[in-house]
Amino acid sequence: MLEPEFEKLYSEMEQCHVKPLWLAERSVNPSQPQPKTVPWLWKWSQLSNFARRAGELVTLARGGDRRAMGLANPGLGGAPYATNTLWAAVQWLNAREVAPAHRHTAQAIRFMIDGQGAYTTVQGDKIYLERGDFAINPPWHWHDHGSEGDESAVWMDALDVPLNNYLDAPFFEHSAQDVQHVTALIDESVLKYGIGQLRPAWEQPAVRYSPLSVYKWQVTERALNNLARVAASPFDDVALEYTNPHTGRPVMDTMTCWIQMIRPGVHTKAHRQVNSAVYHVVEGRGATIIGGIRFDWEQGDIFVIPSWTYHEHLNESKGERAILFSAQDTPVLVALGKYREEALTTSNGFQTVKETFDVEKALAYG
Ligand code: GTQ
Ligand code: FE2
Repeated sequence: MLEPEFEKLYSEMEQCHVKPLWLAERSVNPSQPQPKTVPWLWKWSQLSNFARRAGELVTLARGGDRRAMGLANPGLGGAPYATNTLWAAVQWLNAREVAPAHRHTAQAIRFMIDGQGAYTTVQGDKIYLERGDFAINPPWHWHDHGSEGDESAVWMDALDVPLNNYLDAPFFEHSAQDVQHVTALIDESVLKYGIGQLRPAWEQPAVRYSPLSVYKWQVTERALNNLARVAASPFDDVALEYTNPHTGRPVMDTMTCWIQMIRPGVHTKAHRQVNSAVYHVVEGRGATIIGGIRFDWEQGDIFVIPSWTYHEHLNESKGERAILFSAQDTPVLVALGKYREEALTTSNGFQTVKETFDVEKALAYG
């Protein structure tokens, strides 16, 4: 029982919207991150099924500008966000369909999963996307997508939407023209900047975001194979970060993207970082143990690693490589002086597996 004077003080404070720190200490100053984002995995068998059916049922006019299906992390109270800072979605385009031009201050990346003849035009620069291509869409750049071939197209989007909205910074605009006038040669940025160590001498270096609009799979795969011959990280195996060729830094201010190969037989050690990440399985099968839960994955699956949560990757195959693409919010944490990382030091650096993630069971228990 509180003494009457205390009660009076607290209730007057409450009425005046004043909160004493000593009653809110744990939530104001937690001793370490307490992410609401939970580790989760979405199966490609389900995602691709939804995408195909949405392609049949939902017209782009009815579904809005984009037929993008957001991955809603169950820890985030129904918000359509994959992590606290990242929106991630599977986007589907039917053959000969156009997703009309718009622009927003949210920054976006795309990773092409399947389909031939699809393009995205970013601020007049038209790029055809092939499987494994990684494309960037800097803030406030007009973009429209389309599919010119007889095939549908599907890719993964990641945007900094939750962060942008949290910061009260979102702006969005539709274009009067559905399809932008193309002002550059096809793949012009690849021709100008694609050989990263040489750049047009008379131009100022691009600092805010990469001048390269698309990172082609062929180049990416060659870099992975080359690195695999000489070096690997104990935590991430053969891991490469896509960089802005002018600065060597992440491709955009709020997101960085990685491509990594987990070689056959590799079981990496566990570490954790102050960041959050969305992973997409480009190829192969394997597992990631996240916060003591084993997530088995195969081609197309998408999974999430929350902040400050130990994770380690396994490829138990005898001969097949596994390839993971990821989008991470790390540059935000680094820029603000909040980034930390730590290796697990117990059990030789491996976690104890408490359970295996089973999506049916997880859904049943909510
Ligand atoms: O393709 O322009 O997944 O604006 C979410 C918002 C995709 C896009 C998303 C978008 C887009
Ligand atoms: Fe967009």
